[in-house]
Amino acid sequence: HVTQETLMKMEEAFDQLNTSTSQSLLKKYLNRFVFDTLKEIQTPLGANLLDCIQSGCENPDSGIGLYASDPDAYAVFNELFDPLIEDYHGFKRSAKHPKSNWGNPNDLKNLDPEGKYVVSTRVRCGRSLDTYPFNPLLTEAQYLEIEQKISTALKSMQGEAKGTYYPLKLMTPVEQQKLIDDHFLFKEGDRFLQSAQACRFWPDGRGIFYNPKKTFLAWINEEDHVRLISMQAGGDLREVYKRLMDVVAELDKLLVFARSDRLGYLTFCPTNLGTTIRASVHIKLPKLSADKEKLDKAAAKYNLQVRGTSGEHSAAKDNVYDISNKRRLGLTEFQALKEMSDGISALIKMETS
Ligand code: ADP
Ligand code: CIR
Repeated sequence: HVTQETLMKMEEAFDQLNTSTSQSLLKKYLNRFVFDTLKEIQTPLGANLLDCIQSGCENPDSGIGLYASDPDAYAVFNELFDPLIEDYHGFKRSAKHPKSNWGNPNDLKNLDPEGKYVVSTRVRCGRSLDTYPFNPLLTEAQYLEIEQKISTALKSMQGEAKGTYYPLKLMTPVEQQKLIDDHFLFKEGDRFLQSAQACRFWPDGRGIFYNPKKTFLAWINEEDHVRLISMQAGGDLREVYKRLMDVVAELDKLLVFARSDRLGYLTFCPTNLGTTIRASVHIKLPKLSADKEKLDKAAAKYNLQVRGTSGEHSAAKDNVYDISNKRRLGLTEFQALKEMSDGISALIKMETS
């Protein structure tokens, strides 16, 4: 059961959230009733509510503030997760995520054939190995096992995805920073992940795999067990998407990923459930972004999310914004791509008209 000491810490965290001016979805949905209903419950692996809400309580500037300690947390703490998931993805309590359908990449187009607006295009997805919990419950040995299993599968990739695995702890700080600056590697010391208990044993078990052209990359044991990334300069979404689709098909033959009938592929953060796909462009829209509020409003109209140049929680540099699909759950992979593609085309049209 949940110990008295943990209950006290949980109350303190809840208090911290309540006395803050946080705009997070956690604050919106974790009221006293929900808190009291869930505070003494544990997942079968022994995780409690504090493991899920800690990051949002300690970081009032969170957008979301909630993480799943392990795959079972989504069901065990559903009174909190369900409304938050519905708010973010528009996915109802009674809804069921559709079967995977990547569609035909040839039905997508180059978003900016003249190369006037789109600097680069990236599509990523996340996967968790079935039978392992998420960050807060992973032991050091499990981190190393996951790293071993996933890097071995990646090293067997052929063709364009053929590449090398670089463990984080063998990288020099300069090499690491260069990869971060070039948008290839996850950042170091993310405080949202740190308070979510996602950075224990760092840098052990963490690393990056990539091909020589750095058009296919994989992050091991950062926020999720693995993030698969396809990216390149310019706006050829079709090429970027096809590359990711081919890699996922290969990995599906080698590894078993955690998937729920209702929520699709399972991830540490509830914003990534379902398809887990974030398809983004780095884009310059000087006229539209002169008024950031106008840009955000236009993006929201097309279910798009605006981030800064260095990703989540960063600012825009040289007027370059990261714009991507917001929803990942309750639609197919292809629909997520189409939503992003249609929205970006509409924003470009607004910019030029
Ligand atoms: P994630 O996409 O994995 O949720 P972030 O928002 O932190 O996480 O982004 C990770 C990195 O990917 C950041 O360096 C970000 O600038 C980079 N990135 C995202 N979209 C693009 C893009 N279209 N082109 C180049 N880099 C991108
Ligand atoms: C926040 O709430 O702002 C952070 N915990 C990040 C949430 C969404 N980000 C993500 O999916 N990576």
